[in-house]
Amino acid sequence: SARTNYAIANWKMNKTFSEMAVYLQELKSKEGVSVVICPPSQLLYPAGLMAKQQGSTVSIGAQNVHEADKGAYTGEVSASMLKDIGCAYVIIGHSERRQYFNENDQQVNQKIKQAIKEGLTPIICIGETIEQKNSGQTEKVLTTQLVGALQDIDSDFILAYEPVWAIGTGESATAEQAQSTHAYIRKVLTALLGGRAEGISILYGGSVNDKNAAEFSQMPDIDGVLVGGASLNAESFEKIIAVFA
Ligand code: G2H
Repeated sequence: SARTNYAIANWKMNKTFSEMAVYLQELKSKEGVSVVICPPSQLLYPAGLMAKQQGSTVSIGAQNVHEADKGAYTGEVSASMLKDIGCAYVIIGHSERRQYFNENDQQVNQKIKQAIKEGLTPIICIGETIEQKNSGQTEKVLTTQLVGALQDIDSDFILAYEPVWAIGTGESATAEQAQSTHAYIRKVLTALLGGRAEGISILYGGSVNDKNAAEFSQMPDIDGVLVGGASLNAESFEKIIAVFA
């Protein structure tokens, strides 16, 4: 498709400074696919610096952001701070944030607005749980999450569909399952945004690895992947990148 393909690494709460440095040395970027590394926050600045020094085209993204401009929010990091140290992207509304930190759709919407205001591209995550899937609520849940997240948003963003039951479980959705859900998501996006929906990259996430990535890449509505576990190893992530190039 004419849409940009992305391979995005979500390291979650993993890697030290020296592990990051070795990884970036090993990882080669590729033409035709936008590669984003999302390390834990203490590595955002050095990772960006090193990537730049190596002449790499890899971009850096944060895993979370606070919705306020600045102030008395102990432990939090603002969008302008992320922008200031060279971040270009930020993951918002990951299911682990929703689950362990009680983030709701309204907060996700505020974080998206804040990111856009400061010039960061949000990577918005949505997805249903196994209970919701088994009770036939997948479409309803995704629609609610999309409508909530995209309230008054008219700038570009990246969307990631991550079925919660496929995250870190080793049990990914099949490429066909993911494609049909992505097509549904694009239908909702079209209802919300009109023709602009055609240009929005929708990524699949949930137990993607260097073996199953190729199947996802064949699908017309899958414009890349958001990878957790398999992105921690430079060699496997490089294989995944190559698939989307
Ligand atoms: C889903 C994904 C990355 P994993 O959370 O966002 O993680 O690939 O380990 O399932």
